[in-house]
Amino acid sequence: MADGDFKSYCLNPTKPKFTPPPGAVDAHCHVFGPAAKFPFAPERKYTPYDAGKEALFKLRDFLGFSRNVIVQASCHGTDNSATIDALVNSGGKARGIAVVKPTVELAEFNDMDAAGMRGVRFNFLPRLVDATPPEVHLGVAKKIAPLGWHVVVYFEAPSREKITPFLKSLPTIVVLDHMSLPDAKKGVDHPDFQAYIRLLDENRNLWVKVTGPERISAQGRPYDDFVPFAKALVERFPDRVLWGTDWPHPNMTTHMPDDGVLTDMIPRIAPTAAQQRALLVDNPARLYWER
Ligand code: 0GY
Repeated sequence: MADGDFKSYCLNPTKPKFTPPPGAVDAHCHVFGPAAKFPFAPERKYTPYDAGKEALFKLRDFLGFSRNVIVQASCHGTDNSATIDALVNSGGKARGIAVVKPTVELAEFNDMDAAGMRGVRFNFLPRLVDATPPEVHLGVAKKIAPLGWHVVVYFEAPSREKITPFLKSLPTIVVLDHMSLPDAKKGVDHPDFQAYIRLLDENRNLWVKVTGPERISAQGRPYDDFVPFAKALVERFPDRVLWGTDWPHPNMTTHMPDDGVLTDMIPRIAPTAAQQRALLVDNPARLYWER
């Protein structure tokens, strides 16, 4: 397959050697369509291949996970139907993160909550969405706070300073996607990543997903340069980290990751059984199932 010419996710992942502990959660994945049933949003910035709930649940079982957190992706805009359909057909084994219009009323949030949604996502990547003013996002965050929901924020490392006042203004737990895409070439000791660690140190409502080796690594497989970043965060913030596959891996340009290989990276970033249990079981359970 030519670089960037991806017609699907990895169809034959490797069986991982690592066995996730009972109750382990893949806390960052998506469903796409199928487009015939759940059309993609007209305002989308990319059109993915179909990647429906059946394939996601099969992957969950194959990799040895118990549950999923399904994050609404930008290609579906603010129509959460595909994600909700996956949640309500998961037998309680999935929770979700929605993307909503700022005008959403409480009744709609209550319906989404009943379906398994537990938060909203604010996306700041220009390649994925048109910009929304932070004060509009803040209005949504204030609406969802009383539900016990949280906020997921996707931004890139160069935006850290600009976005910090917004992050500090949020009244909920805030989960940062993909470690906010650090520059792997700079390394963990660079002032940029050290400032990121300080941000988490100083704001105890911030959590972080130690996900995205296929996006963050500058070296590519086996993603060795990703490991020190994720490991540093797991060590320092053991009770505020989450892990996920990011299946079905939209917008990959260099290669399509093997989800079994990604799963086998877990012991490299969380070497002890206690770290693995916190990362994969206790932290996501607290945030998504025990509210
Ligand atoms: C991810 C990453 C991406 C896409 C989206 O909402 C999205 O479309 O999140 C990406 O291209 O970085 O989290 O899966």
